[in-house]
Amino acid sequence: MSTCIFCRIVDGSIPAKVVHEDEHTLAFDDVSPQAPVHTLVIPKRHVAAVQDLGESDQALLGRLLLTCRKVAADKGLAEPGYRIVANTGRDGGQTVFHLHFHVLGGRHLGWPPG
Ligand code: IU
Repeated sequence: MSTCIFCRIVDGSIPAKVVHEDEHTLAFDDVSPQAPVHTLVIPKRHVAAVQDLGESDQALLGRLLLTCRKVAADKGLAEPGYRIVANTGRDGGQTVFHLHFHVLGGRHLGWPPG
């Protein structure tokens, strides 16, 4: 059994509120939402972080961003706007080492991040 928590969400052994699934990506609501909408978009294949992607992952990256776009539209964020974030590595604030894009919205989001 995988020790990666997001791989376990992919294989169904840990429950999550899944809002989108296709052949290569999964989207589920974050357990600790930082905004009224806070959904994570992940590749089903284990990739630890953005830095671990390669040239051959071009299509996967496109699919992940299109899933973010769909999640945002489905959650009614297309017009007010939203933010897509990929925390990467220790200084980037990454805590789960399975690549994920945060889709955040439903309130005005400040800038710059802390
Ligand atoms: P980060 O960018 O790696 O810090 O984001 C990890 C996110 O995963 C964070 O927002 C957590 O609340 C979220 N999360 C989750 O939704 N379900 C889990 O079982 C675990 C973390 I562990």
